[in-house]
Amino acid sequence: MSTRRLFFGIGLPPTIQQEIIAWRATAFDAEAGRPVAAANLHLTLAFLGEISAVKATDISRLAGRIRQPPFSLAIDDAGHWPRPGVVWLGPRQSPRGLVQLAELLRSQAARSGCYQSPLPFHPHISLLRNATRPVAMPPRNFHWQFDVTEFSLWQSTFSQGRTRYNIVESWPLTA
Ligand code: 2AM
Repeated sequence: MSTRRLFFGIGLPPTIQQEIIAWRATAFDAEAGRPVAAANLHLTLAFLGEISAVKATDISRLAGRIRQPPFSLAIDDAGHWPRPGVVWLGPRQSPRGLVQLAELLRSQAARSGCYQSPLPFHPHISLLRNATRPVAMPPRNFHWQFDVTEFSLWQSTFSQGRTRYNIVESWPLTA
């Protein structure tokens, strides 16, 4: 049976995506870690893992029933997790709408049989990978902000040595 590696996430508006990669190029040493491709920058809401088409259809149907208003997301924090080797950006304070959406998607995923980590949801956009050594972190003097008006199901594929994330389906957040 064929499976796909899927997750729910939020993409970035193209202008902010470009501003972040321009900032990243000046903010970190080249040896700090491997930059995540601009098109792959996203915030994961719920990780589903390798799942069958049947399960994906089931989970998509549940996601399509979610009714939630849009919310504003500020990207004003950064951090380094040495163990997974990730340098990330995220919000200092998670908006309620973001936490609610992630919790709902996670509980739907768990009920559909997708293992969910017991660790608390820590919203982040992975910026550098393989960052397992100490990283000189830049000052947190940045502030990006945008309205989150939709969320998406993403597929992760790995070919020719590269990971690519593609949106499979999106659902609007409506007031
Ligand atoms: P990361 O950025 O912190 O590595 C696609 O792989 C997305 O799903 C990435 O954003 C990744 O988070 C997340 N992800 C990958 N494996 C995961 C897992 N086992 N549990 C939770 N999230 C995971």
